[in-house]
Amino acid sequence: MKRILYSLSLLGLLLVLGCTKEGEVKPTNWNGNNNNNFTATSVTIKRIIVTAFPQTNNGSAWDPTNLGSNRNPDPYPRIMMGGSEQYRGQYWEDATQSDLPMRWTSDVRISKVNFDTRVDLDLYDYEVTTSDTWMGGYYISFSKWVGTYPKTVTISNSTSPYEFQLELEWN
Ligand SMILES: [Ca+2]
Ligand SMILES: [Ca+2]
Repeated sequence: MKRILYSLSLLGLLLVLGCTKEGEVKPTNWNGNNNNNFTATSVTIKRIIVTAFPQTNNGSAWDPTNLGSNRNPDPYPRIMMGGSEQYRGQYWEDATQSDLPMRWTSDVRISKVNFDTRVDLDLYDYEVTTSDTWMGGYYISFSKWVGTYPKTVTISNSTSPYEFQLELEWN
């Protein structure tokens, strides 16, 4: 009888353990794809979000020649890869800190062969009479996210006043 009870409780324990494993919490970066066998063949940047930019250009107005409120920058993100432009967003006229976060939708697709390639993610200030002003940006490559396949990544550095977020779709 004792042996049966012991066997039953052991069975119960195994069932509980089994159930616990079934109910394992998905990682926060779960996007429906990253099971153990998943290997991405491409990544699509679905959204570019600017979460921080400096309101002045080292203390001066971004658009010093413009009158009134338009002295603020008119930012847009640009993505370059291998020397060619992949994406250029519509400029956001006269942006202030209260406009943050600023979002742009994108359909930039980078295939697996380019996961190691350097991608330039930059913010520019649109200008009417001169060529646009480069504000700041980052070099990124997607190889560091292979395996974890995060749905959202934050691009930041303590030495930079710029911060981006990218919403990614791995396929
Ligand atoms: Ca402006
Ligand atoms: Ca401008």
